[in-house]
Amino acid sequence: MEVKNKIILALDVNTMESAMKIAGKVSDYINTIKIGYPLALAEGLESITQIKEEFDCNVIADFKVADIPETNSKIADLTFNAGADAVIVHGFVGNDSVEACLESAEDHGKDVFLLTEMSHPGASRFLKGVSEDIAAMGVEMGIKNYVAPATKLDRLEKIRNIVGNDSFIISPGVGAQGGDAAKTLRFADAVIVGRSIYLAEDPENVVKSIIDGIKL
Ligand code: O7E
Repeated sequence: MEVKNKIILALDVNTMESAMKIAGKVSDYINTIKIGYPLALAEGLESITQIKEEFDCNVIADFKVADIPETNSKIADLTFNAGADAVIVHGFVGNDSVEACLESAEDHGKDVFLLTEMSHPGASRFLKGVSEDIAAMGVEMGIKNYVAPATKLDRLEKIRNIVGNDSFIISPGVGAQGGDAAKTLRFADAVIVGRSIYLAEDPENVVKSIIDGIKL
């Protein structure tokens, strides 16, 4: 996926009106938007279709899919049919559940991002212990797109070493969760930024300063 300026906007707002407004303010600098449960549950899968139509951008559906294979297939099919370019899938559920999403992605000509370890402190209790194994499973399955945390650079580096330099890693946790974009991009291909942009008085200015910080 070609991510302009290496920044993915996490559009975790509750209304289409504010989603459109914020995306409009940064659309000169950002071509990839992550839509997750807040917007999709509030406004429906239509939110994916509408954002894609309005901004002609990449849409990553962050549904952290984590069910049995048969249910994962249905979730992935619905997500891709709504227009998403990629869906984010949890790895801890195992290879058969992930495979179901990969098959759906292949049928639709779309992508899967495999979530390895998460950025919040609580993820250390369970996910940290299995995240390297999840990344290794992804490599065995031929997956090329991963999610790994910007808040734990040592973990991000470990996961980069496992998935290799030809894989694409997107990394959440920059800004509000304390991660730094430039440091994260030493190991990741793009950063995911939500609150620091969509809660800002001037979202465009925040995006510009992240871009400047990356270039330093
Ligand atoms: O902290 P923010 O506001 O900049 O938003 C971060 C976004 O990344 C938000 O949508 C959150 O749900 C998501 N995220 C994490 O913060 N940590 C993770 O470990 C994983 C994700 C995520 O996006 O998962 C799939 C990529």
